[in-house]
Amino acid sequence: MAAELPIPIFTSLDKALPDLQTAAAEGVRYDSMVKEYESRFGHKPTYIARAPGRVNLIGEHIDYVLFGCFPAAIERDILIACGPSQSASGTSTPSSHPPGGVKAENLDPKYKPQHFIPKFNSALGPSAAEEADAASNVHAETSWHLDIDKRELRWESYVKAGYYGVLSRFFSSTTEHPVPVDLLVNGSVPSGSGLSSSAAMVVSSTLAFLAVNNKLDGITKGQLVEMSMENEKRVGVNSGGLDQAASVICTPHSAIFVDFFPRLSAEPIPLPTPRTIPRAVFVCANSLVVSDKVVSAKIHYNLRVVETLVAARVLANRLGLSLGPSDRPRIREIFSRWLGSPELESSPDKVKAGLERFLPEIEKLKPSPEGRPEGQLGITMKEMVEWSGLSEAQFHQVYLSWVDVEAEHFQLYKRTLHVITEAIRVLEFREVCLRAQAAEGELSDDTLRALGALMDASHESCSKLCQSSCPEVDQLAELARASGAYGCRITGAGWGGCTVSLVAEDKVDEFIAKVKEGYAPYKNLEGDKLREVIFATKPSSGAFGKLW
Ligand code: NG1
Ligand code: MG
Repeated sequence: MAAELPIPIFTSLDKALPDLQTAAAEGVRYDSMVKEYESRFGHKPTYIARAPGRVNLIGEHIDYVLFGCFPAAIERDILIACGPSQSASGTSTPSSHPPGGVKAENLDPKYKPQHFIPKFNSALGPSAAEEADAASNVHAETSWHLDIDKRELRWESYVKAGYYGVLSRFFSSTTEHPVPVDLLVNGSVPSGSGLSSSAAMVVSSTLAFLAVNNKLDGITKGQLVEMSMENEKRVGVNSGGLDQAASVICTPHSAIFVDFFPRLSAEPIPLPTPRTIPRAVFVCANSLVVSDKVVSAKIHYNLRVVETLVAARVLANRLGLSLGPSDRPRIREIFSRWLGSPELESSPDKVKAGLERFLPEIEKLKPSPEGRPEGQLGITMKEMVEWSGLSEAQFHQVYLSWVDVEAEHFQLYKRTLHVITEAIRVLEFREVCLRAQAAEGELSDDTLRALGALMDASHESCSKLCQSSCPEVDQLAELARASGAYGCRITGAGWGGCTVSLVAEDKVDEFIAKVKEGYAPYKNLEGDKLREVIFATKPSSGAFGKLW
């Protein structure tokens, strides 16, 4: 498996950009950002960090149980221009700027300027907090305090999240001070649409604060992914690493197969598009239903995290694998123990064969139908505690004390069936892409049909088993298929957001026209407004920074 992760982050703009046309357009965008920064803060930025959004082609809601996904970076991104704050005379004056104080502005006027100052509490050791983080999957208080309000979706929370990680990792005493920073954000990833504007913000912010504090030397892409994953959890969502990995690691023309077990790894997989024949592209279409993940975490995202964690314990019990009372393994870890041999985990093909053998075991999570309304596969909290084999107090401590979730019935069987079948589909998708690459020139429509069928099956599973879709997104996916897509699926966390469709390149305009005709919220959109909500994407490069 190609290990791209130790590669240091690019500092040269030219190396990272896909082609000359894009480079020219981006050059203009960067220049105008520098001018705007100067007019707002009275000095030039010293660094611009860029991190793209991503489209997940397949592999939904399986990263946090450590199965591999298949995302590509998109061209839309978040730029953060930053530099040390300076006095009117142009010098850095720590006395008039508190250490580490941040003035954060956003080019989009709907996001108001913010000023925040981190507070250091020397009574708490940062290393203890890092350990607590790693152990609990959620963030603990560190010696730095930045006041992120988890109950409300605020744009600057993502800036603070990136900063938090840099502070806790690199500024552990009162003797070294973080510099005061002025920063300006310019984002083109639509928020709440499943294209991961949040991860793009966190990656970009992490990169910006590392750079402005001179801490970037020697940091690798792998470390940036890990820091950004940790940092994003501070906003209150217990996410996996899919978005941050895509935003950091992707390269132009390729998607990546990113895996999280036994450790983070990534393999660029060239897509059978746009350089191969027949050509096809991925088209994103925004349902315009905005999912506010921070607000809905309790009944949606974090609930999925808890359901899959409990499912892993119950499966372990029923497979005869022993667990300590405070262990909280993910489904992948249980699968791996069931598989028994680390050698079998060594190649994606072997993992796929193992998963196919594992699939029937999932039936062990099906509740017996007696005394249950027909079709009810969910279980109550009381049953869940019983199934776990833990006391109520232990169960609460391990599975609920660190997260706020709510449900009448918990769907251990459906979620696990989604996880295992989706993990298999990802590996099949990878296989089809690799076969297509090997057969370049002799490709037939069959490749695209095969990829499309996997995308359709993934959507069905997201909608029925993971239950992460919504009626509008289901309608949009149906419409995409009827408008000529090879396949279509929801992308990202869901409960709104975007679909991604695989469409023949010469049919894209016709496809978009048909979807516009059929999807009521698009009816009155034209020109740029329409291009905002439905657009073909090229796989773009991952995060990088430019020294100014
Ligand atoms: P988005 O679509 O960015 O909210 C979320 C998680 C991912 C992954 C997907 C579902 C975050 C930052 N990201 O993505 O880790 O679990 O949902 O596949 O919460
Ligand atoms: Mg997000």
